Amino acid sequence: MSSHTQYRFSFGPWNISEGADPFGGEVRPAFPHEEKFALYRPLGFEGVQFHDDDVVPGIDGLTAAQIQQKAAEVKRMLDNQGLTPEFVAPRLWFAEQTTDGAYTANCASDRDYAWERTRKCVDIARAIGSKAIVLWLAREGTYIREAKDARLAYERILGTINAVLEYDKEVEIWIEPKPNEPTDQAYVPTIGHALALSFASKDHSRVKGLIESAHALLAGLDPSDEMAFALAHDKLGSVHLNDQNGLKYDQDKNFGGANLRVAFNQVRVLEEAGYGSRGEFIGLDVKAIRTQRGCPVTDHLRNSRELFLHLVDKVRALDHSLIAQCRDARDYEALELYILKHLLGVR
Ligand code: XLS
Ligand code: MG
Repeated sequence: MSSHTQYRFSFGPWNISEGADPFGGEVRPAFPHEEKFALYRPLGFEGVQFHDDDVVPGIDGLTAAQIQQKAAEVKRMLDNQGLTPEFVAPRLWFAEQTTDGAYTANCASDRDYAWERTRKCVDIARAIGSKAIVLWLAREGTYIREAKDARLAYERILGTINAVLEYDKEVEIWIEPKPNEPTDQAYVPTIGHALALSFASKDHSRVKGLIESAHALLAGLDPSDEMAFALAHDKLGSVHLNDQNGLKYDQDKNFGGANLRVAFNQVRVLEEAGYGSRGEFIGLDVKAIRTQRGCPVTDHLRNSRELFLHLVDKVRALDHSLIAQCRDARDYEALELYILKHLLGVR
């Protein structure tokens, strides 16, 4: 039953970071990448989110055999630590070839690079035992509208999705929408766009969405409604819970840190739909505050997980008959007061 879902949590190694931002460099010592995996279990996490080069550093300069060898090594490490690789995402925003986008770049050889890198990412995902790749389409978009043919760009994205489905007959693709940053306007800005691509693809059963709270908020949308939309189509592959204080740069704040009620509603929608009962992870994509001291910094992960679990308790303690009464009477003033007092813990 959904009310007894035992949630399992994941995060990516990039969530333990040194605090650099566009205005200043690192403020904390680097914690060795390979040592991050030992932190997961004690923090209450069992899933690892990966970028392809988190598994195989220096991926672009390695042969297929070297990539397989490194992936096998990581798989052994994950097995030893009792960790599950949730997904692998191709990092299609860092290399010079992705300056103008990846699948939608205007230059054909840059698009070829993006495809090769995606193929490698699928191979890595399969080698470490992950069932999905995540497409965060970071630079698929434009800084000025006239730079690309947007209709053609969507065709190219769909073409790549179909090519992945063809290349590997089992892997799932989870599209993570985001409306802006690093581009001015991104293609596939919402889960609606992502699921349209899914249903247009050759095998929609393997194309789902990953919803990050902050990305939905940056689109001016409520993340819980975005999640509900994906859940209504049984297409919520995963979530990246975090928070965002208004329409500014992507903040990746702690879950609930900016708006507790928005966080509560995400938990409510997930819990009511039984999300997690088929092994789906509660992924966190949170960034430690730059002022935080220490090495490694992990409090933001521990605290976001804890907050999620407190909100699960709040959701489970809701008085459903009272909610139904308020809905029947169309008394949403009473409903709102009840919800706010419930969140505050007052009667
Ligand atoms: C960045 C994205 C990234 C993805 C994986 O905003 O959230 O972390 O989740 O590529
Ligand atoms: Mg994310």
